[in-house]
Amino acid sequence: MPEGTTKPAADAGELTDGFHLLIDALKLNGVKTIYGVPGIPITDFGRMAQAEGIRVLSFRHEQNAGYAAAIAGYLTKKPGICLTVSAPGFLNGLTALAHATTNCFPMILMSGSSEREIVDLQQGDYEEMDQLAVAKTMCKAAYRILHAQDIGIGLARAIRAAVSGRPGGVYLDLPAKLFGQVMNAEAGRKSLVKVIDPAPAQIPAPDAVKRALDVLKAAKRPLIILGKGAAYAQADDAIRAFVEKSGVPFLPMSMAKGLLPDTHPQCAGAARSTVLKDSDVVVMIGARLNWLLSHGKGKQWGDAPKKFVQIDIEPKEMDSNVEIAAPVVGDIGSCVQALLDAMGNAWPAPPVDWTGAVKAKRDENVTKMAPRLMNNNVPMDYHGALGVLRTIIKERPETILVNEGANTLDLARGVIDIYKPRKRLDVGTWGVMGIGMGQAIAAAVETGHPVLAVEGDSAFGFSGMEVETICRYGLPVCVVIFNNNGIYRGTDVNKAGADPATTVFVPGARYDKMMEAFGGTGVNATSPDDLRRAVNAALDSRKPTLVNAVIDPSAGSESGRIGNLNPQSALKKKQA
Ligand code: OXT
Ligand code: ADP
Ligand code: MG
Repeated sequence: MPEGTTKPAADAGELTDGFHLLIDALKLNGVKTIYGVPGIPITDFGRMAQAEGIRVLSFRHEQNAGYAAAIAGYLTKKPGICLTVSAPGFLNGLTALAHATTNCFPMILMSGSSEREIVDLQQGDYEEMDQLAVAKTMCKAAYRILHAQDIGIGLARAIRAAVSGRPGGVYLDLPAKLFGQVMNAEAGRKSLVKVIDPAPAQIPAPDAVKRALDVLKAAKRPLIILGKGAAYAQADDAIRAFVEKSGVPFLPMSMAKGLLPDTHPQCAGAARSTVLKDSDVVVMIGARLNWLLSHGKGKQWGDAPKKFVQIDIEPKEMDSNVEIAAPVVGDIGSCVQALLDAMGNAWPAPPVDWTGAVKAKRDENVTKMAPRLMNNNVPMDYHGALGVLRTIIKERPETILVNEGANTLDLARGVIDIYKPRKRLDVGTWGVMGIGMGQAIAAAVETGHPVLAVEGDSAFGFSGMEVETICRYGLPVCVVIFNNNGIYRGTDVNKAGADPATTVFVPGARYDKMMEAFGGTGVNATSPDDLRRAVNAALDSRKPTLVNAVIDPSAGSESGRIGNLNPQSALKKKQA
């Protein structure tokens, strides 16, 4: 029988088809969960995958399913799978695929697509689009499978591309016809591929390790920066041992918080400006010198010359913004272990005047912040509300914190200490709004731990309909909306007409009613005490809960802590 045909020959023996081959290939490679939205041409595929024991979670919008898949990849080191329909569904998922790639999260976007013959002649098929061409620029790799006998190798390629080297997003195009193609079952079984060692260890060169340690040993004011690549690597013990053996202050990037506890004596999170400006040697572990670190230069980094050591799996990352004095290319687990081994037993502690200065700055900032966190103001300000959540996370360090917004994001990052690795998930490299409910759902599904999603009211709006998904699957997610009536603030006024200002929302909105609409618990919290009670009850009960935390509408600032990135109009200034 010709393989990959929809018409089986009479003597073809036991048959299989594209649907089953794809399900078998996914199962063979350990895929347990698919995040997606059903429809033509993948509805039956979802049903059949569910029947075959894969957990298929249906969302209300593909972008949220995509964000769920992306963060599932980050949490598990296996590609998160997002399944969508053709053209519009595919495009809805594409933002998340690009986000996964930008953040170095392994993910596969599998989209059904229309008939190739019609698409290529642009004859107007149902949901026609050359999806492969569109996806190519947005991800690490993009493949199309045309024949049932290629499903095994096609999926293997997608998995390996997603997780090996620098992880990222992969697009897999699945034309409608593929699913119905039949072939001999035994030949089909043989065509499947179990990917062996999908993300091979990459051992650093010994001279690169020696060079890095020579630079570090000569430092007078060393600093270690931990990024989310370090958290992704799941080399937690080695990283902690390296940091502690070196005695060097460490600065966690947002999602690397908790790799070592924020309360660790070497943590310099509360002395950020000081350590960036005054350090002379900076060891970057799984963090890039992008906008979040002012590209490694300029005022934030001070005038004194600096040397960078960089540990990263991507060789091209070296010298991307400034000269890297000691590049260490390899996977973080292998690199950090190699550094540890080469340090020997008598590594010199950094000068005490440096570690003392960092500690003094940190203590000063922590002391300054402490009274603000205890305030009982009504309406709540950010610090009063966050002080409550900070205590709750301290008491429940297993809880996964999801966080998005502007002020809600930037202030929560500083206030809420994280104690364990991969317990803080947020907007990532793009600062993208909308990750909230997708991340919350995947975090609960992949880890079984309760999730606390702390959301600006604008941020929540990007994925808010997924509260129905949370209720439908009965997930232990507590959403807290910092409701200040708008983007950054709820007090802007349109000076030129009747329409509301561009940044404000309906004042006094009751987001808690949204959760109640689907059978979850909704609470309107107007004081820190209300908030404490509601969140503790939600985390105890593990029931879907949404707390509408009423925040003073004038409390925030434009763009949170990155207001400096807003372009200024010279004309507007003149008019003012
Ligand atoms: O050392 P110094 O003295 O400098 O002090 C620092 C630390 O040392 C200190 N610190 C501490 N002190 C005491 N105790 C402790 N524990 C402590 N920890 C730290 O605190 C300061 C600050 O520390 P931090 O935060 O570490 O340092 P800093 O300087 O802020 O770091 C710089 C950055 C850049 C690394 C950091 O700020 C960062 O990571 N920022 C990320 C910012 C980001 O990504 N923002 C999101 C995008 S904003 C904007 O674009 C928004 N939009 C547009 C939009 C987007 N984004 N996406 C899409 C799809 N469409 C549109 C929108 C619509 S935000 C937004 C909605 C906003 O409205 P919401 O209602 O949702 O939210 P609200 O604002 O609440 O209303
Ligand atoms: P952050 O935003 O926390 O600073 P980035 O996303 O900028 O972190 O950087 C993460 C870096 O980690 C990327 O350069 C990526 O190549 C790297 N990385 C990811 N996984 C690994 C790994 N297992 N080993 C080495 N480097 C990794
Ligand atoms: Mg807001």
